[in-house]
Amino acid sequence: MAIRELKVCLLGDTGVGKSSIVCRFVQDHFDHNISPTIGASFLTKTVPCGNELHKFLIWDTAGQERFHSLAPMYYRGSAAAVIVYDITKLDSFQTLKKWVKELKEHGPEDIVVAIAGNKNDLGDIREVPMKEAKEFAESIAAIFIETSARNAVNVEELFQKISKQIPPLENAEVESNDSFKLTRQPSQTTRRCC
Ligand SMILES: Nc1nc2c(ncn2[C@@H]2O[C@H](COP(=O)(O)OP(=O)(O)OP(=O)(O)O)[C@@H](O)[C@H]2O)c(=O)[nH]1
Ligand SMILES: [Mg+2]
Repeated sequence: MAIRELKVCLLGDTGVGKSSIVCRFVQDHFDHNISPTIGASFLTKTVPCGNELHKFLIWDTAGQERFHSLAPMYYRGSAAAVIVYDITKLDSFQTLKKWVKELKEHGPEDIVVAIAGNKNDLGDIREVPMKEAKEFAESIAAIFIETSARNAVNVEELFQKISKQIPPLENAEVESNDSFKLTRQPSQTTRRCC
């Protein structure tokens, strides 16, 4: 089966749950005592998508302001960016809007943007109405989903939605009898993966 490598970065305020989402997706695990990310961490996970396998090369960035200047290294060349906010923190939604602006100005032209409202298990202390976030996502043609890394809600679905949104490939180069290394990226640009 054809394997396609897709660089994906996670962006968003510190504490919104980026690492927890990645940990849930890759290891199906939730750590209540997870530490803030320093710099960035890298994980991979391969999932089926139609006749292809999508190997996500996931860069989980640090949300603390002091690491902001590193972000371009991670969103550059990304096929998709997941921008995470915390539904219980209005400030984190404002930060998300800044990330959208930065990606528009400096990110890859055809990057798939997904907006994830995390911690939706804490609906009783919600500060960001789902309707408002959804309308914002629609206004920038982004994927929108609310997730709970803690309760394993919509984390797989988030990455499935990204998979479906990635434009189809033009060509593939046969590497061995039963596997392909896909060397051409979507028609609009040539993307480099890590
Ligand atoms: N209730 C709840 N708590 C969550 C959820 N996801 C993460 N948390 C908690 O939120 C805190 C921050 O989670 P992290 O995953 O470290 O957040 P982060 O966005 O990676 O933070 P930085 O690495 O500093 O950018 C931790 O205490 C997590 O246990 C969730 O879905 N629900
Ligand atoms: Mg983190």
